[in-house]
Amino acid sequence: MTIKIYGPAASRAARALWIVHELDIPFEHVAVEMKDLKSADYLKVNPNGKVPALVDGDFKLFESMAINLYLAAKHGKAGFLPASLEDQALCHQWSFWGMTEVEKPLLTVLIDMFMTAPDKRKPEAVAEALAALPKPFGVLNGALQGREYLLGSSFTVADLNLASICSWAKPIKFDFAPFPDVAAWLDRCLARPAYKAARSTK
Ligand SMILES: N[C@@H](CCC(=O)N[C@@H](CS)C(=O)NCC(=O)O)C(=O)O
Repeated sequence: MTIKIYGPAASRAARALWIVHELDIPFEHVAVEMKDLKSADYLKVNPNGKVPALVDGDFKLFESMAINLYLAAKHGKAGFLPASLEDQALCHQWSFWGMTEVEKPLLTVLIDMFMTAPDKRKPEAVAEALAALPKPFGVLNGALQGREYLLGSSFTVADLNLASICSWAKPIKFDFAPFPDVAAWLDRCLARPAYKAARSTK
């Protein structure tokens, strides 16, 4: 049965859309609108009333990183979810780290810049978020030194998950000058045809 990915491409569903393109998995995209996320029908899919959500036969899953790690384990070609327990743990590490250390400050700036009326903007919150980012990007820059991707020379689910979060640095024009290895890695990841295909989805 074809898997279903719920959520518009201009949401965290973009992450799930990227991975299904990357892995060439047949899928149905249900671009449920944000205004319908609390409908009784959608709450049966994801009781949180949020996107993305995945339905794979009788199996339902929410949380973007969990969805992607599941799809990588189920459909990933050799190495995309690496074989060793340690390398798999690193994929979890970078996925959780992206969500806990990077996502919130980037989203704070993104929402303020593009989704908030000028009179409702909060420059102090934006300044605080921008001040929080150099620490994790410094860590990431160190981890990427001398390597093309997070785990070495191959693109893995760790790169896809973390780059999908870091992609929000692009519209806000975050200054990566102090973090050249992050800048090069992010450009490398976002140049992938599967990312571009996901972005051209509605
Ligand atoms: N941690 C969740 C966050 C999901 C989330 O907040 N998604 C947003 C769209 S990007 C949403 O559905 N917002 C609707 C709402 O909060 O009511 C994940 O990564 O899947």
